Amino acid sequence: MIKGIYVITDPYLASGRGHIDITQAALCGGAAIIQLRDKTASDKDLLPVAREMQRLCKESGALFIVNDRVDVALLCGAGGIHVGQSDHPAGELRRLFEGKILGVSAGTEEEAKAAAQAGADYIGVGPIFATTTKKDAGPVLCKDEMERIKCAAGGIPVVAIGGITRENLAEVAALGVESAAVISAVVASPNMEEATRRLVQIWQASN
Ligand code: 3NM
Repeated sequence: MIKGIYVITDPYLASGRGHIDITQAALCGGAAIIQLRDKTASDKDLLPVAREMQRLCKESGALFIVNDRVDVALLCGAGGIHVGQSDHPAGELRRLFEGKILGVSAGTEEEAKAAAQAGADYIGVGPIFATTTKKDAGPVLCKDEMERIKCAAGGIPVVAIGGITRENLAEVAALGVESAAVISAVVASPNMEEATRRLVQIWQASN
């Protein structure tokens, strides 16, 4: 279920295009997973958007994940939730999201091990390349660190994130991760559908 190109809809870099525009384009381009990420919208504004994103993903057979906003994820019937290290503990969310996908960001071996033990379905690991999209993303992980974090996760799928572009995507695939997550490579592109399609083609050719 966690496999392929994972597009995160952060409207900040999208030149006025919204979550739904990004979702439609990414799904048409072949994205396997879509994540709603919005740090500023009100719950009231976000819920109808999340419901529509869930509907579009279901129609396309893609997985829909909500970042951070537990209430929105539950109310829209999302396929899962993704949380960071300062959000609600993974163990608590595991019970709340029984039967759904739980993703946890992990930047160290300890975090990866803890996420796996708490029952996470995948870990998000990054940044694997330099990124300006997330200001507090931390230092770029070297290949060895990535490998150690992957081992610590004990076999649960790994989603690589941070600075992934069509130029370095084959390198990401060579790390043996299950999925590659992108924001700017799709959202900052004038043609988001074509940008996604190119990533999907490269990913398929490299796996
Ligand atoms: N998390 P882009 S890096 C949301 O390292 C996020 O955990 C990261 O955006 C992490 O594809 C990141 O534009 C931003 O680099 C990814």
